[in-house]
Amino acid sequence: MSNPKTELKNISKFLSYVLRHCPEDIDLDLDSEGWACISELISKAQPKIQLTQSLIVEVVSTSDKQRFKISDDGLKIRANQGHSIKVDLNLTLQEPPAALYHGTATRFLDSILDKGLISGKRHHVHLSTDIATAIAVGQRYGKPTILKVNSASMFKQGYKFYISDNNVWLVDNVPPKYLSLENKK
Ligand code: HQG
Repeated sequence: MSNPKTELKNISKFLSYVLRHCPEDIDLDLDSEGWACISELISKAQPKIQLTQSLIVEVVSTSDKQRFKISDDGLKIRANQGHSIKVDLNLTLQEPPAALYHGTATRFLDSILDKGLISGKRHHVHLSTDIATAIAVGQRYGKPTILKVNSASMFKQGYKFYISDNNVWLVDNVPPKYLSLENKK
């Protein structure tokens, strides 16, 4: 039997998968803004994973990174960011702090310093205001390296920055000239 913490983590991973990447896997309808009806989600997930309204609420409220949001009427849920499918999150343009950070694996560094940061399958490149978050993100793929992004200069040049509901900074791409290695100061 799984313990409650593992169960919540499994549910969180499942929600990330269907709400960010593959709703069709359970034939779930997302609207243009990425919202799914919670009752439909529960019934369509049934063959794969047992969900209840209260388990979903618990996952949303305990998510370390506030990955999901429940609508004000309590009927719908969506992921705050990280999608690979097309959704309109109504992100608002914002002036970023002077510097932002991106954690990556050391083995990606040559390619990144050559091509810049690219969004890949996701909609945007993900950046954080603090180095600790960047380290945590980077070490998912191996030995982490931290890149400092000269966001002030990018903003002056007209690059559009957005902030998600869970405080992840998002930008389309970061050319190499705005990047420096944080750990080689
Ligand atoms: C790398 C997680 C080679 C990039 C995290 C990253 C975050 C390049 C990987 C969120 C490259 C993409 C996003 C280039 C970028 N050449 N590699 N030119 N440009 N990369 O997972 O930023 O738990 O799609 O450095 O915590 O790592 O899902 O993006 O290593 O917040 O909520 O390509 O996902 O949040 O990987 O992570 P990802 P990410 P969740």
